[in-house]
Amino acid sequence: MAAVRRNIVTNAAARNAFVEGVKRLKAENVGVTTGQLGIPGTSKQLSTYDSFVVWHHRAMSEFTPTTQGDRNAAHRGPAFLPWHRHMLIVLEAQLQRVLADPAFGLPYWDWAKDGELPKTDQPKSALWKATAIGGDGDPTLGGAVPDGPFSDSTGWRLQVASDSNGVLRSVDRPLRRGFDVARGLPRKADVAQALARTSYDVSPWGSLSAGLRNRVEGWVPAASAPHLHNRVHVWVGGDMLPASSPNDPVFYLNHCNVDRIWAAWQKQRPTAAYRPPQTASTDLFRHRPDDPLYSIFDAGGNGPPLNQMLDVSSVYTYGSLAVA
Ligand code: CU1
Ligand code: CU1
Repeated sequence: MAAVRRNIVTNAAARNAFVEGVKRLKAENVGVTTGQLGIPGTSKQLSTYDSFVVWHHRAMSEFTPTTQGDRNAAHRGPAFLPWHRHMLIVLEAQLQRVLADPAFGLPYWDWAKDGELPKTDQPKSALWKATAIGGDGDPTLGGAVPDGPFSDSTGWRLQVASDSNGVLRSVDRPLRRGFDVARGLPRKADVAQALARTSYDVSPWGSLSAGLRNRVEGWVPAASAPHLHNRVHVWVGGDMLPASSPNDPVFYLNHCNVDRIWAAWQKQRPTAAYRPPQTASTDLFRHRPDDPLYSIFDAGGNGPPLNQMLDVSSVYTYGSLAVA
């Protein structure tokens, strides 16, 4: 039976299960050390949760093709939505396992709803309460999150993180946030503009493309201003900024909503095809339908084919597709 993904703000059971599940994955030794993975710094055991951070960082470092510096295996290209859909499905399965609940559905954060609030009220959303997922970082603590289930006092500590040069290093420190209150979250009208795109993606298949994917990812309309998905990363700030952003469980709540927007678009436009087609240039490897999604958990870095992510109705559904 397909899992149902629900709103984390209005569904306390889904929220509590999510928090409990990620804490169990964080406490579970995956059996690999950072040293074995060639990650610089003091070698330490990685948790199952941390292995997803490594996966995301590596996907972001894998340029497709290697001769350019824009599109990578999971971002700034058509695979952005299917790759993160796959990542969420893999995490959701791990959460179902440690929660012993095969019906568990990853919750989403409907950030465009909070985006309708005055900017100074947005950090007061119920999501950020200590009884939910904790709030903003404390500048007097170097940006560390002081309350909630991922504060230092609960034992939630980062084991791998990007340094200022983007290199993934072994670390041992608290989770950091730094809300960009002045910028504000994306609004429903922004989501509606993305949904109005008739094409999934278009040439040049990067961060300059028009089309649904790049609107949702947030490099357009103007690359200088982050929109939708990118803006949410920037708004939360701290550890949500670099390639190691899955360190903050908010990463998954954001991406679940990003995926929900794609699902809503797919439902509105059932005849709109994924683009590019398989006949596109091999420069678009990992972004064409039959290409394998990049995965560190599969031999050769080759996960399931991208096209397996285009209809996932047997895996999960959303309690609501009201996104805009
Ligand atoms: Cu990502
Ligand atoms: Cu992201």
